[in-house]
Amino acid sequence: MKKNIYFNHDGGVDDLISLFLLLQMDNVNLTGVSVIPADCYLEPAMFASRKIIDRFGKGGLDVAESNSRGKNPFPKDWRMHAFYVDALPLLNESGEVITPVADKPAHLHIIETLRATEGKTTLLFTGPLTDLARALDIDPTIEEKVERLVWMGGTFREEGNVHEPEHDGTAEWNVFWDPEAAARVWESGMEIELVALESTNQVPLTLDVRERWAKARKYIGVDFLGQCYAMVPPLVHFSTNSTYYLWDVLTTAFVGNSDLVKVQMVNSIVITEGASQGRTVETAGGRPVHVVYDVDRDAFFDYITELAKKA
Ligand code: AGV
Ligand code: CA
Repeated sequence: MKKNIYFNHDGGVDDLISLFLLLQMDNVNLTGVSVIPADCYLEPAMFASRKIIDRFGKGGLDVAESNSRGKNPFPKDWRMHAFYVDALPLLNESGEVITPVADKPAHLHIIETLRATEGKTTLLFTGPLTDLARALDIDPTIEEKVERLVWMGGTFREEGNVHEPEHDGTAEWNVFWDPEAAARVWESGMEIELVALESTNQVPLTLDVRERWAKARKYIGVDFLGQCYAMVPPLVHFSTNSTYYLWDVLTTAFVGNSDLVKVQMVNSIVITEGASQGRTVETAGGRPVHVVYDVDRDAFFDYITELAKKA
């Protein structure tokens, strides 16, 4: 049985690789894709998404643009990454783009696709939750059509990955961009599975992984991984603000193969105001969420590399 997956992403290198990997999973039926301009610029992220579907998918999908705006913008340097992926020769060989742009904005596309899909759908979000929060405000009954939400977001550690003025550093970026949206989704009844920094910290981009992909670049999909991960800084001596982890790719791999990780239940709230805004905090009376807190690193890299070889 294939699981229905709806994918909303924000055009980072690992978001776009996640799209590519979803298209290789035999156990996934990808029902819809939308792009939110958070950690990307919308135009190149839309083009890159459509070209990835053209090159590596089976057709039948369109891609919806989000018109959502966040509270705390991502750094421009990171948002530029989508331009580099979109420009890869591998994605531009045919000279045309076939996969269409959807006629609805992302939040309405989510509602429409959930309703049109038989049975329930897993929502996979690898950027902020703004489109989902807006969809829930418009039509809370879509919850009935949601199997669960799998989200790359949050951390329950002291140390997040936001290093910005007027902030205390405790938040993860996807929550920080729009903390109210996360709080809105926390109010819903849907099951939430968080791939938090606890586990993504265990899968930094490192030089040995790059070498592995370089050696296997005769496979077009592995070459695509290598080309994409050539654009972002690896972990060498110590982690900086720009060091790249496989945040979203781990989240996507978890959807394809839950054996790679360990999950625990945490009751939590989302802080929406002040210096800790975007922080997720464990609190006795809080909303229950499942948190992925540990990953088998080697099994994860084997899994995604083997998936890429199938392309
Ligand atoms: O916080 C992780 C999220 C993921 O969805 N994004 C990147 C991933 O797509 C934001 C982010 C945090 N640190 C970054 C980020 C960095 N050094 N470069 C680019 N994006
Ligand atoms: Ca992302």
